[in-house]
Amino acid sequence: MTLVLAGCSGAQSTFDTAGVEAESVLSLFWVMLAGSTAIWLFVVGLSIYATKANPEAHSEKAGVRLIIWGGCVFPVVTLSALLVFGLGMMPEFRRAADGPTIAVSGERFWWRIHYEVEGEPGVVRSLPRNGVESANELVLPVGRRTELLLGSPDVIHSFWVPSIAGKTDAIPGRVNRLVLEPTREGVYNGVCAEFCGEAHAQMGLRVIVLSETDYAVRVAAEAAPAALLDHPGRALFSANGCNACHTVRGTGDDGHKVGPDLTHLAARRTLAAGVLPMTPENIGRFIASTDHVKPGVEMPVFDTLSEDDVASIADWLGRLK
Ligand code: HEC
Ligand SMILES: [Cu+2]
Repeated sequence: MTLVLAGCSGAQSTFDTAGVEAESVLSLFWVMLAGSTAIWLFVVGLSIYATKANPEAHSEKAGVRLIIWGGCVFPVVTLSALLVFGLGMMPEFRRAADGPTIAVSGERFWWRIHYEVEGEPGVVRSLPRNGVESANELVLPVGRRTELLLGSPDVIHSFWVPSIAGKTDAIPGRVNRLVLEPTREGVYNGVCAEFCGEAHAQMGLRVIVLSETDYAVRVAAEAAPAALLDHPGRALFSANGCNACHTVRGTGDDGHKVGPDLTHLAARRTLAAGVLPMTPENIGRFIASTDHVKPGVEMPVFDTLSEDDVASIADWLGRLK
């Protein structure tokens, strides 16, 4: 029991809530649990009664009464009460956003994030690609209702940060909306909750809830071009074709790319959607053996690069805060 309950707290738990919607989901869970426990106890009680009751003949009337009350009235009343309780929570989720709008795209197998996207709320038909691009780490202001626009270029993913809100699918060809209202500052973990391919289980997301001021500072930092452009690793990065898939803003080679934006890679806590802690050594490990570090990854292995070249690129990327 202790071991089981130990799994109920922490940065990725529906029981350790840090968001308005997650709190509603949790109270819904407790009420549903109470309702189902009542039904279960009733049925177990009846079974025990059936084994203990005298095996004499019961009247047909008593049998019909049992079916009407126990088989119809009791479940209809209990389930209707639970339904009304559940539906009553819905308006709360529909309240309009009063915070920023952020576009989140589920990619194989990582999360593309755009802050400060433009486009009238309500008329967005495809996921905006404007604003400030980042990946795998989502910053949110505490106490504000932030609207996420969720989509995907190819397969279905599901965006889930258990401590903050319920799941919402990211579906190709449409934009789903999810409003997050975090109630506590902190770092929370999210996952992809819909099987999307080989590395699906390694498609983690960090959600960092900050005060409104710190949020603005962090987004402004994300918007800035890369520092430290004068580094041998930068030339190797372009010479080896990394820039075919990755953008490092400020190197003059921007544009839409298939891989994560690396402009401020080192400011993130983890590498490759939560697979490794962010250190220059781990960046080097990832470049030289992508498919070992993250089997199924959509980035080619660069095992033809010399150890020095990998170290130099990793050193450069590791300084891009
Ligand atoms: C064919 C496209 C492609 C090329 C070329 C490519 N990458 Fe990637 N890269 C990706 C994709 C896709 C990901 C996302 C992998 C994931 O997390 O599932 C990625 C992830 C990364 C990450 C982790 C990013 C993060 O947010 O944690 C780093 C670092 C990286 N690549 C560096 C490089 C370097 C250095 C090179 C050149 C030696 C390179 N990549 C070449 C597609 C590419
Ligand atoms: Cu996924």
